[in-house]
Amino acid sequence: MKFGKQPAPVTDINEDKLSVHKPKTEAAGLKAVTVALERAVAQAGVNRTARSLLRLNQRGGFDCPGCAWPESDKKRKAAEFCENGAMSVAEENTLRTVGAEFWARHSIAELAEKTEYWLGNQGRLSEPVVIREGETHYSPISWAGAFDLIGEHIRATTPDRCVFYTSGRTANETAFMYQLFARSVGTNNLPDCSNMCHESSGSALNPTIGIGKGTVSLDDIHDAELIFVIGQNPGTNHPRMLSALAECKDKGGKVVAVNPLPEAGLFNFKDPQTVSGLVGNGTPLADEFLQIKVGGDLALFQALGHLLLAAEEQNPGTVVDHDFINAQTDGFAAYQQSRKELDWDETEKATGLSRRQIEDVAGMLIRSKATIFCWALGVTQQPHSVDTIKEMVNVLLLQGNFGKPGAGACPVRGHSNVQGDRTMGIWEKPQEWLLEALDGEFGIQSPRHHGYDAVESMDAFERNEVDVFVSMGGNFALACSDTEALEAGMQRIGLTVHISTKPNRSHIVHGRTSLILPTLGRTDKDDKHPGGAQFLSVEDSMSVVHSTQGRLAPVSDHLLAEPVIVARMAAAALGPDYPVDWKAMAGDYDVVRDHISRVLPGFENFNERIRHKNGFVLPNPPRDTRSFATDIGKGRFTVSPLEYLTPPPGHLVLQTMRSHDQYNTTFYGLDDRYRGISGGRRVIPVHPGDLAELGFADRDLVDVVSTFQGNDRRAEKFRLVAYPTAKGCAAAYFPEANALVHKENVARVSNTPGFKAMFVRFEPRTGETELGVESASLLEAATDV
Ligand SMILES: Nc1nc2c(c(=O)[nH]1)N[C@H]1C(S)=C(S)[C@@H](COP(=O)(O)OP(=O)(O)OC[C@H]3O[C@@H](n4cnc5c(=O)[nH]c(N)nc54)[C@H](O)[C@@H]3O)O[C@H]1N2
Ligand SMILES: Nc1nc2c(c(=O)[nH]1)N[C@H]1C(S)=C(S)[C@@H](COP(=O)(O)OP(=O)(O)OC[C@H]3O[C@@H](n4cnc5c(=O)[nH]c(N)nc54)[C@H](O)[C@@H]3O)O[C@H]1N2
Ligand SMILES: [Mo]
Repeated sequence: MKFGKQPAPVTDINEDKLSVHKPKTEAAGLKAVTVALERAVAQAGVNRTARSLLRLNQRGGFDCPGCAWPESDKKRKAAEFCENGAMSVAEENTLRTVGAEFWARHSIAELAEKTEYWLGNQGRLSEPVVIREGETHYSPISWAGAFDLIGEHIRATTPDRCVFYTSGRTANETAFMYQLFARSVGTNNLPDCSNMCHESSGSALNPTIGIGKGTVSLDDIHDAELIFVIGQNPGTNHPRMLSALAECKDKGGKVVAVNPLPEAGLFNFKDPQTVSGLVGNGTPLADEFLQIKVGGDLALFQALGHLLLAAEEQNPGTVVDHDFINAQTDGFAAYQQSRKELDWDETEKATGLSRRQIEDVAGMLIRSKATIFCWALGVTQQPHSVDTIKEMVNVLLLQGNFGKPGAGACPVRGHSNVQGDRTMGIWEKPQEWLLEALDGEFGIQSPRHHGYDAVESMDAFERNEVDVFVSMGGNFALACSDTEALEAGMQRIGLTVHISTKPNRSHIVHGRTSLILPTLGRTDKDDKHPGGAQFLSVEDSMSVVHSTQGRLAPVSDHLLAEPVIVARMAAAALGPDYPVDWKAMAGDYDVVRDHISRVLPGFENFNERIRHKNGFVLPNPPRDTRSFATDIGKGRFTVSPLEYLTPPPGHLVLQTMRSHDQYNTTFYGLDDRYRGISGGRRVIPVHPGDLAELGFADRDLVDVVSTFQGNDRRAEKFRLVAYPTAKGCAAAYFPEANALVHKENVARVSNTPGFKAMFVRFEPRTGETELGVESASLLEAATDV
């Protein structure tokens, strides 16, 4: 069944009860705890909630699937979780199930009209189902039947017509087996959510500091004198980070927030795990708020580099760490030369900040002896993202902010094991050493040519060059760009296989034949093995590898663990004579870990070390030894031209973001509490001045048109709301706005979609009655924070 034209019904404006109030200026506190517990109990009941939340992020418990922020290796609080972690666990713990009856009741045509919110709320998938060409409904299939079908389809095509997607919840052992499976089939087509997330960070860090990961530990965050939080909304997306920032502040550290939006979590934090946090005033966080224009960060860090070097020239030996630069880096002279002159008019235009503001922040940098830059998607999803991050590295290198306490680079990852998946070899561009090690360990021949990333996979769907698409978690149809083209492309694929916990849009815009394979989640007990219960491992944002083990009884007896699913797919596709013992790995995860310990550096004695109380930390040359394992053996200064986003007349720059009630493409509710937006998601926050200049009013109902290289994309029915965002910049929620992102709009080098770099205009929807909206005046709020 095909349905191409209409935009994906992510949310329906007719179901909105939108109300908009002033954004909050503090995050967490009592409200967060009560919201979390209420939602958890509603989904899973009191007992299940208590059992799961008490094991969240505890030793011997399970790793929170909410984000990749690390746990403390010292004393853990009784409740080492946040509101959003609890909501994400509650989502998984739900007692509602989606089985044969559900699929018999609802045809694909009917489900295609449902919102994603509705779909995700139906419950946990409870048995494998299939839909074949010409059928209107999914129906049950045995596990054996499902694996036979997968084997047949893979054997019937050529390796590079198969694509193996991974979402970042996948644990290390599963990820290792999965990449081995793809390479055994004969392809490096291993796109992952990282391609859409922090790929720009890896692309900038690998050549400059020799590792595609952050260089700080949690202690460093506590000990820093100055922390920048750039393009990140930790109050919603990494709430436990706020306790770490608060600890840094308590010790006298300072925080600079760089963001077009006045995000609540950046300003004040009430730690819900302390009494004063529940009832007191909380800890003020940001000392400076740079309300930057979307895409203006490259200009900002060029200006900061310029100011640091100018200060050094005035007072030699006080700002720049020459010993470090001489011993450990390359390219300083060229960088210094490039930063000599600065066009302040253009810098102010690019950033929307005043020279004075930038000079003040440069002063803070100059005074700090230990600085950390934390960043997330606000700087990774624009055409010039890789250059922006390289420019941030330049400023860190200048002051020698690597390999000393309280200093370093901290890309704050998203999915709880997205970093670990890459460490395990989920990468479409594997390095030769990895392939050689795999070949040596298993006696196989891995393919050497690189595979498709996420955007290239979409292109291949469109060209009809994909016969099998396997999705290890995730919701690719809604996560990637150009929704309409992507959905049409997915429907051309011969077989789509979705290994999932909950129903989502990707199951509905399925291939000609499609399987949904229900799997265990993080909180579920995984004990149907000859050797009894098994545990898995993950790696957090700070390269700490630790174990995770669910304890709850799964909602259905028909769920298989992810490693078992991978093993059985592989066995079905590759046959009994293939030299990898999949069955041994699926039966005992220690076997997988033994293989990993021989293939991946840093995992020596994996099985022993993973059983240590706090797991273990992977080697990190900049952090451990102040050295850089780049091709030249040194840290690298780089020179990038100035670049920022200049929309055509009548257009604004649109960024997409997550709401407070959302985990990527799944929604817990329709509110965005900290931003003061509730009851609806089809909104476009716009600066009041821009609204006036464009001739619109608060609450106008519009269609949004985004333009890229002469081509337009349209998404219907959004409401404009006056909001204190940076001038010239608007925002919309992911994934409602993904239909607006042209797939050609990508970051150079990393090929990450330009999710925060669209040029949009608004077209009034005439002749429609206004929907009921309640809105407090936000005009004064723009200067209120
Ligand atoms: N509760 C919850 N937690 C999550 C997730 C979730 O959906 N829900 N998702 C997880 C995942 S996969 C990820 S990757 C992370 C994402 O974590 P974030 O990166 O915090 O996620 P976004 O919502 O995309 O927020 C981007 C922030 O960047 C700002 N921004 C936008 N453009 C610019 C710019 O040009 N410059 C600057 N300086 N700032 C800009 C936005 O205003 C916003 O505050 O969160 C993870 N944690
Ligand atoms: N416009 C816009 N688009 C974006 C972004 C943005 O900022 N703006 N951010 C991008 C980013 S950072 C990311 S990471 C991607 C996210 O892209 P994905 O990772 O593909 O999407 P998710 O919404 O996290 O996936 C949700 C689905 O995962 C399945 N799932 C949940 N838990 C498990 C599990 O334990 N095992 C298995 N097998 N399945 C599970 C459920 O079925 C659920 O429906 O989206 C990207 N897309
Ligand atoms: Mo992400």
